[in-house]
Amino acid sequence: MGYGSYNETTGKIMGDNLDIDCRGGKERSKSFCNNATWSNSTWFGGNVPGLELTNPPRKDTIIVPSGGYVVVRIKADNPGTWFMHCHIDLHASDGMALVLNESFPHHPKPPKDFPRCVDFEYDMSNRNMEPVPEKENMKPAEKMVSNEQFWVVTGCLIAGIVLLGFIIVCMVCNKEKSKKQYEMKYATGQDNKVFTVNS
Ligand SMILES: [Cu+2]
Repeated sequence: MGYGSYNETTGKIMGDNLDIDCRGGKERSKSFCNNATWSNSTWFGGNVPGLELTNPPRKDTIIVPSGGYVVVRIKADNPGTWFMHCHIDLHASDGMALVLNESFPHHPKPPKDFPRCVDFEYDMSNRNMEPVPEKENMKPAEKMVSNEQFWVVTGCLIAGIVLLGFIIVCMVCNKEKSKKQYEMKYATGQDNKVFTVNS
């Protein structure tokens, strides 16, 4: 693995690793490194100094440092086209990806009826086009509480709240009424024997 150069204090990248020549016929500042090659031509053919070839780390994903590079070696025992890509989706679709074409002459043949470009036909006759019953067609969330059930429960809740409010209002009114009656009795001496005796 090769690293770019970074500011030791901020960690900000200052420049790409110069082992790689990114130019590809363009100015370095305008190159996206699509035609990368070794700067040192003696490194071609896997002749990169300092590689651990006896017991290297085995990996299927790797973090490539910004401005740096990684040397990867594969065991070519599985013919096919293998997609290597950045795991940031936007980067992958922007082109930060490659197809590794391993042992092309030994690729397994596709199945006989495998659809190819242009000749693909969609055979509707094999499909059961019976409409799915409405209840089975519902999404799980809808299945749990149907529209009808929702409104019944909401209606019951609203009715309950209104009834409770009505009871509270009645209770308060009743209390006020009793208080007024008591005050009236008190004022007229009907309910205050002590008062009447002492006066
Ligand atoms: Cu990326």
